[in-house]
Amino acid sequence: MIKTLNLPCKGSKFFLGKAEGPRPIKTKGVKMDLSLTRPDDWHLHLRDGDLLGAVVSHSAHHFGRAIIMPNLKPPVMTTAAAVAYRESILKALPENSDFTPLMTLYLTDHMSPNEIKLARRSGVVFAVKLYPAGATTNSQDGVTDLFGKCLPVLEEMVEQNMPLLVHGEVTDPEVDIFDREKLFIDTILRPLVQKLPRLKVVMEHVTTLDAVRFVESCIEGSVAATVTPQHLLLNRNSLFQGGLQPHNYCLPVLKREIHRQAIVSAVTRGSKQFFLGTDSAPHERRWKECPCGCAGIYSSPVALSLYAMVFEQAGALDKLEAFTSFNGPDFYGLPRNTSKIRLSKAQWRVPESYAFESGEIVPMFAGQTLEWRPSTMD
Ligand code: OTD
Ligand code: ZN
Ligand code: ZN
Repeated sequence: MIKTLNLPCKGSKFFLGKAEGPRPIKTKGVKMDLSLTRPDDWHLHLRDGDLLGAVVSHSAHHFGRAIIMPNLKPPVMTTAAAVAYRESILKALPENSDFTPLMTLYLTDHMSPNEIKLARRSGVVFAVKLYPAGATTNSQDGVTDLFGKCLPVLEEMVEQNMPLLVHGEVTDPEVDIFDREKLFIDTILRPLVQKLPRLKVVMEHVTTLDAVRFVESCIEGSVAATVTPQHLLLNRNSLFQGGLQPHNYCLPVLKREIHRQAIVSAVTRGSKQFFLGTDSAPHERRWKECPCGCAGIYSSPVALSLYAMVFEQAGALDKLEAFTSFNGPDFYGLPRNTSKIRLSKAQWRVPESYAFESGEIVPMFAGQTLEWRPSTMD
């Protein structure tokens, strides 16, 4: 849960002048600034059309690159579709932005192994996404039988060194929603890693102690995980605090406090297998605040501030930069960014909403005051 922030004091770990970690800059009138290698977002939903135009600049301001999720309507199932989607993202970017979208393909029962060859040759597709059919927003065309239908594709992914990004939940409606991640690990993910030990796997948006333990039990460099701001800061009470809170509803759903603590502990002790993936998933306000509200939390504008808050509260600001900027590219085999961004210890108020042509989007922590403000360093 969110605690009152304490300013780092002279005795804190951060001031010990460790070789690794963000460099503090002293600025007049501001308590403290951090200089960070520009972060990347290894799990992002940018949507298309109006909504893409409304959200892309929030990611482009803070992040160098992002892994772009393919769950559009219809999904991005071919390299040709990924190339076209990439073009529309580049067109929607603010002028002079050098934000790089890293595209993904949506795995189905019918994908051919040749699509993986095309994807690798394109130079713009960096991963394939596994959505168990029905697990989350726009996943109805996803996989129904991974081992029965997708093995040839997975084997080609091993050949092409193409990572598999996994939404790790079983979809059986009989299974309690809070147990779906653990059951997925036991019945699908562990067997998959045993069957194809050379397949690179990212377990996306981990939410449980079980997931943390599973990832850490695997070989570094072959299995990793992304971590969202909401699963670091909120537990399942946040869904019901003072009434139903639709803007805290996402999938996988928030879990118990012990799970949140396990995830915080994994990232703040500096494990290289965990890296930043916001899972920022914008929906118009009217589709969140209605009788059957959509799952998804819009976090792009606030994510860096929130991650900094988590690491600060844990006394682990010296581990922040590896999580935001090193572990992801190292796992994907991509160069680290060379430019920097500044995180200033300065209060700012999160807007209540962002308006665009067709409606408005409510960000995570709308209307609240945050303590770390990101800005580009020129
Ligand atoms: N979870 N919403 C969405 C995707 C994610 O599972 C996810 O990655 C979305 O709206 O696309 C959500 O709650
Ligand atoms: Zn997912
Ligand atoms: Zn997602």
